[in-house]
Amino acid sequence: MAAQSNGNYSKYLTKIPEIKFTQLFINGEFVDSTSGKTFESIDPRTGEAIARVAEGEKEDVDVAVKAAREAFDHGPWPRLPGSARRRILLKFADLINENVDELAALEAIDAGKLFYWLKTQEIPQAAEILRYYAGAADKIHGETLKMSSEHQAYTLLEPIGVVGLIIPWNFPSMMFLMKVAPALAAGCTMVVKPAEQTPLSALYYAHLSKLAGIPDGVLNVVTGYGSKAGASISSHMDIDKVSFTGSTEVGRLIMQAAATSNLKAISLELGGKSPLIVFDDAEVDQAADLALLGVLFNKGEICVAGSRVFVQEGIYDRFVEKLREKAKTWVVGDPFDPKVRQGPQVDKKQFDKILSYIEHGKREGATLLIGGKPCGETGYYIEPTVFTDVTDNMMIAKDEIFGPVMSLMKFKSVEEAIQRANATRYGLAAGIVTRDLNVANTVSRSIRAGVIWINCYFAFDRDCPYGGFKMSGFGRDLGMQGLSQYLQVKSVVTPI
Ligand code: TAP
Repeated sequence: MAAQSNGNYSKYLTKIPEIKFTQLFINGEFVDSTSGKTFESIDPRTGEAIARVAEGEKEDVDVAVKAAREAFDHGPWPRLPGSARRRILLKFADLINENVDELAALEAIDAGKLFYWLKTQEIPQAAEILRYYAGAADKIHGETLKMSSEHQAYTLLEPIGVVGLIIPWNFPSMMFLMKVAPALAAGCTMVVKPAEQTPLSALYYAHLSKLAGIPDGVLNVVTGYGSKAGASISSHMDIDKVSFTGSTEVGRLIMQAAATSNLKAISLELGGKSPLIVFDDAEVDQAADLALLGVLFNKGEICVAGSRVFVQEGIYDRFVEKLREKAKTWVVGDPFDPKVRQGPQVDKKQFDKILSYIEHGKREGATLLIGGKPCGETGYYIEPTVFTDVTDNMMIAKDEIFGPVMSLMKFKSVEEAIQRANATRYGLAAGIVTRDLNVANTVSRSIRAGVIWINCYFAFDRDCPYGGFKMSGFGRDLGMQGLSQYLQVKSVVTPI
């Protein structure tokens, strides 16, 4: 089994932040929910409540949309020159960097994510996303068109309007800024609903947005449950677009709600069951590192997790040994401990779901190579888990588990690898490990997925669009395509 942290965590907890913001953020103010209701936010290290947060419902979404509508229809934000929005977004990014310790600690206790990773990588990178779109804010241009008739035309790229941004719990900071930054740069106004499991950082970002100078009503945050606050956003008649990241099941509900309300535009970034394909010529050490990272990073709570690992028969046995050896050094424990590489799963529901998939895998006849059990006495820790002898029709090979569980499978030919990698309803990402350029090219062009990583995994960048094929959704976050989701084209035609 994996190494475990020794349980004496107090020395790592340099400073547990005071939780300052627990109310809804509407029209530039922190306010209670209309009903006065609150819900608990849980620390997954212990299962104990760390805060009570305002539970927004339909009435609160209505108030937030009204504020966002007013800010869009009559406020300064969409009318500012792009360069003015740029300056404010840059200030917002600077404030994030200045408060990175507090934000990282908040996210670590709310989501069980690694403190040092958040502090040095994820949150600074999220601030860079703001800077990236700040740089785009004054370069939003249309085209001049010659036309075939005796007319000429130009196009304007206008902000799409009031947007609803529905965020999952696995990357609360990154997802918040991946959606909020391009929407702000485009000149939109917005209502954001963070996941009920991880509401705290979104409220902190709302506070920083005000300090940065974002006008009241532009960025509103309604915390609460998906079935109430989330559903009110997706069915709202006065929201022009919803950008959603989360499960395929909820993605379907959002699409239905958009269709039966005002036909709002939607973009959906949904589940995945991504393949990592290791060919015979791969360097075993590198391949085993990528495979472990691919499924264990962020405790496997990542939509692009490489949870199906296909290994060619010639390298298979050496790969399995290497994987077993390396998994032993993977430390599970308190996310504040700098040695730890895997913290607790986000909540009890997710913890139970993962363990039940592990039981299914055993019942279906897969062999447990590594792990398979909870770790420690308290909190939602699970051992890194690898199954061998997995067949394509087993549940563990088909369903998104969203946890540290790998299904390892053997293949013979390039054609077989492509066919089996594509035999899924999802199409979010894929990884290929090979030194053969021809194989890399053939496979990357044949796999139906939105992102292909060759000899790397999780190589995200603000400049690289990211999203799914098939039932992994449609629309792209990040890159200039991420910005275009929040813009619409208007053609202006005149006679010549
Ligand atoms: P979801 O239910 O899809 O949650 C994502 C977001 O949608 C949350 O903010 C959620 O709110 C909200 N939501 C839930 N029901 C809604 C509705 N009817 N209308 C509008 N919004 C709604 O995911 P989950 O329950 O947290 O996790 C379940 C599974 O989804 C996971 O095990 C995993 O397989 C998958 N998942 C995928 C991703 C990515 S990045 N693709 C991210 C998270 C989860 P509340 O959670 O606050 O109620």
